[in-house]
Amino acid sequence: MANPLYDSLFGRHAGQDTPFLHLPDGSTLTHDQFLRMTARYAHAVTDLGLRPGDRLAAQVDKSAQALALYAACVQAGVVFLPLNTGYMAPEVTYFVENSGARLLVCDGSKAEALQPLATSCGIALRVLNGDGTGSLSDDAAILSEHFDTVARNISDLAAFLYTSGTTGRSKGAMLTQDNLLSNARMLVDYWQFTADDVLLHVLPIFHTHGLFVATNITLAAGGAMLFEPKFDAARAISLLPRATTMMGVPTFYTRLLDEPGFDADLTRHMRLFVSGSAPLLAETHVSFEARTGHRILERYGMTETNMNTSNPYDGDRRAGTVGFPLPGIELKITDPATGAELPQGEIGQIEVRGPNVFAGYWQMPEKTAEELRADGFFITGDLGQIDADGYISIVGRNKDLIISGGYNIYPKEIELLLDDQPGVLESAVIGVPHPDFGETVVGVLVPAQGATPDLEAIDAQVRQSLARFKHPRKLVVVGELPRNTMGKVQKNLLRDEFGDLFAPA
Ligand code: MLC
Ligand code: AMP
Repeated sequence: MANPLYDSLFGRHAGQDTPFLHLPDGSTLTHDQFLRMTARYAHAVTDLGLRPGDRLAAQVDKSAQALALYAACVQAGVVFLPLNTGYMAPEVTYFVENSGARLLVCDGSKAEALQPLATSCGIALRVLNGDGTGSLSDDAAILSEHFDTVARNISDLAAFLYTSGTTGRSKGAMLTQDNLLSNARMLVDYWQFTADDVLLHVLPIFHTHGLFVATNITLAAGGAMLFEPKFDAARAISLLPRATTMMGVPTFYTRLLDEPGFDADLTRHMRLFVSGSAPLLAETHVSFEARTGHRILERYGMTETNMNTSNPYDGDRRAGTVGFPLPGIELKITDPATGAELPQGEIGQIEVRGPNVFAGYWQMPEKTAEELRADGFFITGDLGQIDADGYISIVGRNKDLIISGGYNIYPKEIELLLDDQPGVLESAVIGVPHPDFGETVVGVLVPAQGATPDLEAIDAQVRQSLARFKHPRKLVVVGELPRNTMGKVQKNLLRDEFGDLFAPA
């Protein structure tokens, strides 16, 4: 029985004692050992009653076991729903309820806070800690290391990734086996990955970049990963001599450049550095080349589409551009008002079509229809331009979005919370330049008549409700928000006013 995603990424490595995961404690898991671990978790998950198509929500720290849980879901036909470890209980509640997840797996430190949610949803909660221990691992430990892979079609769902929306409500992007597999296979060729590659994996595994781009490509190529819990510049430098490739968000590269020990000698043997998830400043690209002799390969992707464009592997990698549409993927620049394709060179919204484009938003047909055209083109919300040589540049966003250190933050969600605070009449949340995170969050508050908002109390409330990465790093109070004649808040004026709050001294 076939399960294309499992067979192509995982199952084909059965019996292979080649290295797959080099772990922080110095141990190595081979591909075969990883598959045996996967089978145990697949039994554990199905013993808990999950059936093909059911969702499993996992808010767990990065570990070999966490990755095996993803593989186990693929093997059992269960839809994997990974969650940012920074989310607070109210945020997790939304994802679990909205997705109708049948099982919630979390870190031990969160179990007490999340048990009421599991109870109210009538679902099981199991623990998986960052060191691989926990009740789910206890369940798995006594189960067979052989699991009969569940048959799936290439069009069946493999994962849900939630992406926030301009209305403040997150949407579950439904990704099929084909979305993930077609992109991984194509990128193996495009970026010339082989079984000899060792990827320095320092990204989180709850997003497209770390879970699908980095991991699926390595699996499809049969290579290995130095699998670290998180990015730490000094640790990355100590591991680089063992790696051939690295993928990261721009913050990784600016932090590496801040390290005096990061130089051409250290990176001479490296084959490829890839950047994405947020704009890489041309200045970082240039400094990186000056320091190391490597030209970072910048690519452009999204949760809903996996990877859309890439600079060439062989050929000119141009700073400030995201390269060309990837093989099999169509891209056009359209007029946001009419949807008509614009002549080459003009700025418009980026639309993409191909096997990478998701199947829609879970139980939100109206949102799906707004962004995914009937002809298969997905409206990304990014604004771009194609130059005479065909290189694409992202010049802005047609959506109110802040990207901080590679994490997306939708202002609306924070504004809704700020508007509810005592003494606040209304608010606007903006992104301003930040030397480390690229952009960071500033909350602009208008007091209710005669009131003086208590900024500390507001900050405390924000801390209870939202993941740390979404917190405004500064709250400022203004008399009124600038509005255009239509009454729309002119955030560009606020960005002009507060844009240098985090400028280096
Ligand atoms: C952590 N913090 C952040 C943050 N990450 N705040 C804002 N933005 C972020 N990205 C918080 C911490 O909790 C901490 O809170 C404080 O900020 C400073 O912490 P730090 O030690 O500097 O952060 P660190 O743990 O080192 O994390 C920074 C980071 C991490 C850049 C290494 O954010 C990261 O790994 N980002 C990668 C995101 C990613 O994978 N994106 C891909 C999305 S997929 P306190 O309380 O101590 O102040 C996608 C599609 C595509 O977009 O195209 O790929
Ligand atoms: P996400 O929804 O987390 O998948 O983030 C996708 C968004 O990240 C895209 O719509 C872009 O706005 C942004 N993005 C991804 N890669 C790049 C890049 N190389 N340059 C600029 N923006 C990027």
